[in-house]
Amino acid sequence: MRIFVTNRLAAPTTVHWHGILLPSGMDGVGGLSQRTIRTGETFMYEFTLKQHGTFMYHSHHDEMTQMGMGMVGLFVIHPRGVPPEQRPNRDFALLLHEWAIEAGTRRPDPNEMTDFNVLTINARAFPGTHPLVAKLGDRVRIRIGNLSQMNHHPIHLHGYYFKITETDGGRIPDAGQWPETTVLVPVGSTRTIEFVADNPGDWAMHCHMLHHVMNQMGHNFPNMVGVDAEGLDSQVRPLLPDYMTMGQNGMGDMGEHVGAGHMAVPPNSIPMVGGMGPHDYITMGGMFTILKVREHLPNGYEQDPGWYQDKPGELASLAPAEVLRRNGIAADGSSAPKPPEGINMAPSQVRPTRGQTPTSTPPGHGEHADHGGTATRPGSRPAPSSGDHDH
Ligand SMILES: [Cu+2]
Repeated sequence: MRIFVTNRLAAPTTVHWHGILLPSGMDGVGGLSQRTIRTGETFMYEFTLKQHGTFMYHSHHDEMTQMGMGMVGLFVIHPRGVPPEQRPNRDFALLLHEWAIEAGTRRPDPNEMTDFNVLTINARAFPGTHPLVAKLGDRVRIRIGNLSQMNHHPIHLHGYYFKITETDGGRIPDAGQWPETTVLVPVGSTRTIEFVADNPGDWAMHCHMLHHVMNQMGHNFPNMVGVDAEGLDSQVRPLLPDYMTMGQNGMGDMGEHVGAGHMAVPPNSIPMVGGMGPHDYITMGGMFTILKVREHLPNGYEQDPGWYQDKPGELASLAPAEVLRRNGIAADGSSAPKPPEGINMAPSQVRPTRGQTPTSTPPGHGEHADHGGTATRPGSRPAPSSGDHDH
């Protein structure tokens, strides 16, 4: 291979061929293996490929700045002479990266060490990621490389188990491949997974580090989960007209608020979470994509086949009243086990212990707050009928 590299940066650079076996002087480490390529110069790298697999390339001069701003790529080498029946039908290559991009700006901040706010697969954050499309029965290979600044990414695939077949060190012998559902891709390495797409559907594939599926967010605000903020908004609004208390019930609504225009976001920023799915809002963004396995692909692999049509009886849904009744479950959930007294309850909900007087007694006080609906009296839990349970 002969590769010409022209430096159009304002700074010197080099290119390192990560995992490729080559002569020392072609390895691209600035200062160590070569002198750096100065602005405007064109260098030539030349070496013979003696291996196959999934590798990477990246700048190896001022690594923190240049890799942190995206001077990274995948380098895939296919073996010669593999019989067609041993080749995968689908062969995907994903490169993971993380960025610190101040809201409203367009330039990643390479100085950031911990708080990355844009997490990408092939430089795109969900819902901008492209789905991985496969046909039922396809042999699927997914190559995943990680050249993030600081983080490893445990990539989890739903609906399947797979085997880790390769690293950037080479093919793992069959006896050494164990089944997995999550593959940890350490920073500075590649992992290749393989499986047969025998389970049709829309399957989430995402980093399991939960802040890596959030897109843009700050982490420096107080924990609002469980806070009773009633009345706060009306008191703050005279001072801050757009004020809205958020997070009392978690962050799941954040993306929807932004999508619906209730909450302004700075230009050139992406909402904190997700995108619209076929059934509801998907509260994951960032390092998230979807494996779409279909029986038929009338428009081929390159076109998004849309959302999966679940087969009858294969979609989680509201439990029918009749089935609840037969299983002895109250329709309003009152037959569900209760948490121990005082745990995870607002102070107003906690029953006073003997000898204490309650400071206030809210309506429906006790174990059974009446929300004006179908609540049954405490103790009226339907008795389970015998021998007629749905399992
Ligand atoms: Cu991650």
